[in-house]
Amino acid sequence: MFINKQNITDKNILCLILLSLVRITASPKMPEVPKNKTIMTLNIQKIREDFPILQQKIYNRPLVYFDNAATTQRPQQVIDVLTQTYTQYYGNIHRAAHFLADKATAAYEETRDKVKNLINAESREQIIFTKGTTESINLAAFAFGEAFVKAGDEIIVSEMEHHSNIVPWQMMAGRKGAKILMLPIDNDGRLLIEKLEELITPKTKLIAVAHVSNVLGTINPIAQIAQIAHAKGLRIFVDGAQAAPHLQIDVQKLNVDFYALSAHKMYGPNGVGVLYGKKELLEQLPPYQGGGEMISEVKFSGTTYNELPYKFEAGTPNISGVIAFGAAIDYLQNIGFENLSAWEHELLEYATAQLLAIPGLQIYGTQAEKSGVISFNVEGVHFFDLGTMLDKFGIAVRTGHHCADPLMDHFGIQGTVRASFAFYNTKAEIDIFVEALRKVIAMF
Ligand code: 7TS
Repeated sequence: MFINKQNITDKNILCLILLSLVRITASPKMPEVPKNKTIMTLNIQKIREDFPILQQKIYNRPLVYFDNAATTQRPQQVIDVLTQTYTQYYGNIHRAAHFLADKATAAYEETRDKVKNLINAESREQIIFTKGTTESINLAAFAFGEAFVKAGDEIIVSEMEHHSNIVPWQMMAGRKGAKILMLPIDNDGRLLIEKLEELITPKTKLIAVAHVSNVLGTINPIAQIAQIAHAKGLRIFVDGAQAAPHLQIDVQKLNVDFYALSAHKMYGPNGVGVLYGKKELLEQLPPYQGGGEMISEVKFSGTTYNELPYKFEAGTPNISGVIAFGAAIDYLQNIGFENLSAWEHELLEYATAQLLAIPGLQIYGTQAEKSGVISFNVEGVHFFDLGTMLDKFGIAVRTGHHCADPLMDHFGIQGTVRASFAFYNTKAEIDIFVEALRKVIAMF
């Protein structure tokens, strides 16, 4: 039996209310961070103790993990909740009126409230759980295309997008006979917002843009782009995969139509993501996938769909992952976004200054509004060789095109080395990284 808005009984309501009053046994120990204090009070060494994976040695050297834009590591508090879910209150959600399923349902739905509060959504119905940003974009592109896009229409996508925010729109455009137009960047990695006015025509339906670039680190002026889009009657889709781990997101202030994020880049489990959408917009969209939970009633003569957000959550989701994502949100909020982003900015400036002192090193993405990502190349040394050799020093960076081929084409390169920071990184790690990099360059 389903427990959802469509076929809820008084008994189930009572049960849910009672369960929501029972605190989940998980009461993870949170890092000791004084509230409303500046970054100076963050005890990074203490925070690092929460991350078991950071304690290990790689090739007999302390691990320096600078691949946080690909995926972050998890604190023990998140791992504990994952374990507790499986050992204490695991059951399939929104169905079966038994204790474990009800408790799992309450914990799963509690994370929906936490996400709603985290990004300041108007209501919990606007928070759709997916398996990641990629699935969130595919959902939005498919459903938006079905509802609003016809032959000859246009979608604007920025040049700095991750493939995840290009390909689903291309696939939809292909199905609908629509066109994709590119919003270009300059050589500093700034979006040429002023070109938007030229690009937008009466046929334009939507602008798809990243909040933060995974290669350049550029923080895009989303509120301004949303204003331009809305003034022209179009929608804006924001890929927040690289923003949500670092910035306090307020979807109402940004006034975006869609916002997507991934839990695994936010110190939470992998296989969990979120799609936020404006309610009146989500209500107009058809489901993306069919199956259990997304229906109201199924007959061979036809099916009616469930209410938001369940209309978009077909099948059994990543129950334990969503529940543990709640612990990651608690962890982040306890540190405070102002504190963590200030520290990450300090790391960015410290590393940038040291890297720029290396002869022949070029950084891609030199905007002032930038998150803790540094992509670079060194003259005469292939990025892949640099990354491989840095690994031997216990340093994890990413090399390659970073799933941003159009951006690589803009700079006329095949790829870069990318170091990306999290709040648990230290200046001492940057020193190790820069010293190792200098050694590797000297070897070549
Ligand atoms: N959008 C952006 C801006 C991203 O950086 C990524 C992943 C995605 C979408 C896709 O997220 P997913 O969680 O669905 O995979 N970026 C990276 C990266 O930069 N290195 O590895 C993955």
